[in-house]
Amino acid sequence: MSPARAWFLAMAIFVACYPSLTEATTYTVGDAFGWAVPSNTSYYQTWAADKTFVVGDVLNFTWTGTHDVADNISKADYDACTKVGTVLGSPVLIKLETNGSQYYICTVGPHCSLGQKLAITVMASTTNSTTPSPSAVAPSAATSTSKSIDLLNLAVLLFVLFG
Ligand SMILES: *[C@@H]1O[C@H](CO)[C@@H](O)[C@H](O)[C@H]1NC(C)=O
Ligand SMILES: *[C@@H]1O[C@H](CO)[C@@H](O)[C@H](O)[C@H]1NC(C)=O
Ligand SMILES: *[C@@H]1O[C@H](CO)[C@@H](O)[C@H](O)[C@H]1NC(C)=O
Ligand SMILES: *[C@@H]1O[C@H](CO)[C@@H](O)[C@H](O)[C@H]1NC(C)=O
Ligand SMILES: *[C@@H]1O[C@H](CO)[C@@H](O)[C@H](O)[C@H]1NC(C)=O
Ligand SMILES: [Cu+2]
Repeated sequence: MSPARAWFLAMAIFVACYPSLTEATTYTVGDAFGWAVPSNTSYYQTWAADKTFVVGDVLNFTWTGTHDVADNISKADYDACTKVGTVLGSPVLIKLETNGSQYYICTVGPHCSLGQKLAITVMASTTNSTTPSPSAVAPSAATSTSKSIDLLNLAVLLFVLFG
């Protein structure tokens, strides 16, 4: 394979893979533990600490038993566990629409003060490609459809290069 062909192949693979880098992620809050009263008050901050939330991602709050999720609360109400906000019942899928800080608490009994509370920072975007591509222009529009189109492009490129 010539260096030029190798370069084109590398670019084709990058373009084909690009949408998967920008696809929205759905996070199940607490993973297998779910949304419940945790063993310590930093449980959900520990859960969130290694994750980067981006506009378009979805939080999946799922639980059994008696809990809820209050959305759209302030940091002050999060800190004080004030029972305000829009209270939602399970299962709750919250799409992160705006960047900045978001706070969620359970308003049942003393659950919030026992640690059933989550604070996250939502980033505007993690990717900022210098390569013009449809998914770079509209990252939130990256869907399985555009991915199939890119895979089709890759197939065509491979055919042109090696066919
Ligand atoms: C809280 O619990 C989680 C999960 O068991 C653990 O990873 C974390 O270290 C705990 N934090 C503290 C401060 O005990
Ligand atoms: C939300 O999480 C629950 C528990 O893991 C899972 O059963 C459910 O399919 C998830 N829903 C979505 C839309 O991801
Ligand atoms: C939270 O606030 C945003 C912006 O005002 C709004 O679009 C969204 O519907 C609210 N969510 C709930 C659950 O009320
Ligand atoms: C949201 O993102 C925009 C554009 O990157 C930035 O100007 C703004 O300061 C951010 N807002 C917050 C609350 O982080
Ligand atoms: C993305 O790249 C453009 C062009 O280089 C730049 O103007 C813009 O500030 C960048 N945005 C972010 C969020 O880094
Ligand atoms: Cu609760």
